[in-house]
Amino acid sequence: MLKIWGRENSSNVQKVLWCCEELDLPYDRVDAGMAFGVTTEPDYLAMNPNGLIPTIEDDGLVLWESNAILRYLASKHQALYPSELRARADVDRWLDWQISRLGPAVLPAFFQLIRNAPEKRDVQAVEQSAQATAQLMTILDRQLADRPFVCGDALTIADIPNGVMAHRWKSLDIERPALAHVDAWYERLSERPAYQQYVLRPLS
Ligand SMILES: N[C@@H](CCC(=O)N[C@@H](CS)C(=O)NCC(=O)O)C(=O)O
Repeated sequence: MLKIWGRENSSNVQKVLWCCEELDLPYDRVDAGMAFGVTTEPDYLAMNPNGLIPTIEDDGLVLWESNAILRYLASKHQALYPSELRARADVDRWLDWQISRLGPAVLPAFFQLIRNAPEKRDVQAVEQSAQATAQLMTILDRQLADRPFVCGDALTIADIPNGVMAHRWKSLDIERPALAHVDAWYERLSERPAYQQYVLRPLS
């Protein structure tokens, strides 16, 4: 059976858990990371030398990097990831955009407001993060203006990492521009049981 290492409050683990639920895949999950430890143990580092989560093992294949895991699971189960070249490139673009742009923009505010003690909070870092994220969310808003999901009429793996980031952005006590298409998409995701189960939870 598919095995997943990673704590449930990690955004990168949530991506994988949400994807498994959409694909109706059974799995065993092992708590790992932060207070759970595990990631510094030699056996774990032999699987994932980064000492980060998530890591999966599936039929002897060990894989890390959350968006690579999404691509693998969706390809293996032939769902959520179009096979047509251009449609697939579009999904890839939004996956890479999340990992290279949206994630790095929103995470400083998350770490300052959720993981840092109030007396250690860097207010300027929160402000910069809020501004950078607002700009990027405006790009996503334009993309969602004429389609219900990031890459068209149906949910794909492009919605998953961006949807996880959207919940972080919506939950943080920061200024946000009004973005009607992002809001409608967030509402649409919020109707999905898998999003409710793994993503729509208080940040920690
Ligand atoms: N690019 C990696 C980043 C992995 C990552 O930074 N994971 C964080 C959790 S979201 C982590 O392992 N933090 C240390 C820990 O939990 O101990 C991915 O997408 O999987």
